[in-house]
Amino acid sequence: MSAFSPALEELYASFANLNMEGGWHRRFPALWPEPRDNFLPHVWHYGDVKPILDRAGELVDTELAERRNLTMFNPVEGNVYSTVRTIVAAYQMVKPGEFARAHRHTPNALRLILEGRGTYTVVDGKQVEMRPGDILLTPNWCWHSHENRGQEDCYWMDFLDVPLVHLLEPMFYQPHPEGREDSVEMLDEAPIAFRREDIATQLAAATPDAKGVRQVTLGPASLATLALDVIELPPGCEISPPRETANAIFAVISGSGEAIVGGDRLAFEFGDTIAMPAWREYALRAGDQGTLLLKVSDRTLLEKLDWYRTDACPSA
Ligand code: GTQ
Ligand code: FE2
Repeated sequence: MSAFSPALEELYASFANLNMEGGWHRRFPALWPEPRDNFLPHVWHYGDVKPILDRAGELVDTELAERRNLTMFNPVEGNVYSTVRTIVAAYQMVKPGEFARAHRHTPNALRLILEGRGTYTVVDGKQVEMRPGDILLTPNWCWHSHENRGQEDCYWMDFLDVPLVHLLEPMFYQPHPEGREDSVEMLDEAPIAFRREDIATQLAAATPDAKGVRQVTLGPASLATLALDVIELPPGCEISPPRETANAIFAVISGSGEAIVGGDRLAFEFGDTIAMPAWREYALRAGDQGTLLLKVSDRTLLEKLDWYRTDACPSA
């Protein structure tokens, strides 16, 4: 730092009056050598959430609440919404007889169904049942509503790129004028629906790596920003993926294990959610039954922008 100089102080004051700052004496740096540890790794336990959703089911009517969802906000200071920088995850529950009105928005969404049969989602006029283990896409600006016509409470997880839309500003949202789409076609198979059985078949056909890990990227239907990978770890298997610029959220489809990050061992089981921000070093270890994980990440977006990197090939 240069010594105090009245002439320089006067120069800085003249910048400040114009809402400007000299790049050589910033209070905060604008560039740094590699991604910082901003958002924090964190685990949310479905076992903690379920009784709260059930209580919300008694107290909060879906006629009043557009959606009965509980969002998971990252514990990083100052954050009240995002799970990782670009993605928010939530748990949602719909009781028998309930209907969540149709709406559409520019954020892209997907759902992983955890429990309950007999609930249907309608996405742009295509109605599909939401069954446990299924993954369903709701792309940008598609109308969508949910209805429980069964006997069981239906629980699922939502993932949306809302924090990214907040950052870039292209937010649009519309309630459906009638609350529901009028011409609806019931389908058992639809490109936006990845069924548990089909995912299992694809995994079984995938070539395992040296540790026996199998992985598939869901497609061809996809969201413009989010990549969906399903990862199967055999019992006791531990993996340490390369660091990557993608921000990720893992959801536990089945089994249990632990995430090892920054010296902490974070246990996870069915229905839990793990936030894994960009450029973290971490390991995942499966328990005695193995585990099946859904990884939702912004890799698709980063690849489009030429910002996807891993430290397995740092000059990529
Ligand atoms: O189910 O349409 O968790 O619009 C957040 C926003 C779920 C939904 C969320 C939404 C939805
Ligand atoms: Fe929505």
